[in-house]
Amino acid sequence: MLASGGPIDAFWNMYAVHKTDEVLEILEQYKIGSLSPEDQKPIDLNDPFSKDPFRLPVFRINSKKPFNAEPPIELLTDSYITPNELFYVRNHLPVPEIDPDSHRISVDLGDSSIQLSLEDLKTKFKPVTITTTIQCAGNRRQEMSDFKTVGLSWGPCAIGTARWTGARVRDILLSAGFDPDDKTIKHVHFNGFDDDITNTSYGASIPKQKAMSLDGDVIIAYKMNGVDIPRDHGYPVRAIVPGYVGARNVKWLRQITVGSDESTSHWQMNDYKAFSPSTTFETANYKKAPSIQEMPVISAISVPKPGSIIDPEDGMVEVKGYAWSGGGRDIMRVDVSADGGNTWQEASLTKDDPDADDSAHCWAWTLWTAEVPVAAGKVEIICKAIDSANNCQPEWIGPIWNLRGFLTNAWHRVNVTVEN
Ligand code: MTE
Ligand code: MO
Repeated sequence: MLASGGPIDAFWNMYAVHKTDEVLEILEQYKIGSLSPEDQKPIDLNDPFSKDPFRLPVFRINSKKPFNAEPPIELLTDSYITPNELFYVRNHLPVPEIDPDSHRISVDLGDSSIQLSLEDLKTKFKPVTITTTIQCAGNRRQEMSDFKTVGLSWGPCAIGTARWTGARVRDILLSAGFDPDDKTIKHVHFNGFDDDITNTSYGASIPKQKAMSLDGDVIIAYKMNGVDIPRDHGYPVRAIVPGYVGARNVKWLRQITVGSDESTSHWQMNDYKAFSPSTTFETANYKKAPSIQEMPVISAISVPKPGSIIDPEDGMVEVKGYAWSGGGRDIMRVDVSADGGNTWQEASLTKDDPDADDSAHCWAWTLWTAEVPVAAGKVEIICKAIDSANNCQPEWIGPIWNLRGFLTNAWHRVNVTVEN
């Protein structure tokens, strides 16, 4: 039903076991017909978003133009690797159209500069595959909005996990003649191809140590889960900065530069910064506030859905979800409670295959399931995770609330009704 009205590919990828001749034959009887070209939507050439790609109708859309959407929670944790078609989309601007043959990535170091074609990127540098979770700083913001108003109302699904293949930024910078010991250089900047009306493109920067670290795994990716990166996710190339906030993973990459300071991009300077709960729009000092880079520990419940009515088996309910921490920190434990935190069940954890990629770090999420005893009536299910540095999640939103609604990582709570 989730696929009706649109292409079914994402579902075949996720539930590949059902992609059989027998199922295709069953589906044939439900085919209404084929869409005639006249019935396809005409393109409005004055609309800067008219060339945006097609998206599955299952997305929960937070903004149409620019497109911001998350997959439904009941699908999010069905597979360890998020199918490309179901990966949340966070665009600040229209999706640019890039010709992969003529596209060049310019590496500008001040006194020297090189231009790389897609072919150069694929052939001149050792390809590596890095599995990482990317999460928007605004993931779960809705809970902060419910508490006090803030930006785009993301639920808990502005997060996804993919295997990205590309070239290490370290190798690219060194081949361009970058001196890693140059003490005046502190930041590596990425600029995108997506422009606003003033011709300012999306940009961000990360610390030099992260970009140059042998095992920082910062790459310029040209493949997402083994195929060309879809347009929404940065076709043909994007920066991947594992363990960092989504915003630094610059899509549609056109330039890499270095500098003594952070990027002057709006999204580095005046966005993606968190403040104390008492800071107001009038008192927020963007110059002083540090940029969000590494992400904190988070977890969320994907099953059961909020508001569901549950018929428990032997008084037990199965709870599922994800947990993740930034900076390459692994998830050590996830605890789940259905009695307000009096008793906790330890979840069993599903992690990535350690040999699946070229990284020594844990950049990707942990999926988990727990069997939790429940009483009949209205029940609140809670989860919380602990990462490999023993960081834990705050109990509630109050002390971490900030006017921008970033980094919502309080204990996740889902309210359900349990039948007798
Ligand atoms: N890169 C460019 N060029 N333009 C953008 O709008 N959005 C950023 C980041 N990179 C963005 C970008 C933000 S805020 C996030 S959370 C991630 O991309 C989202 O990546 P996704 O759309 O592939 O999930
Ligand atoms: Mo984001």
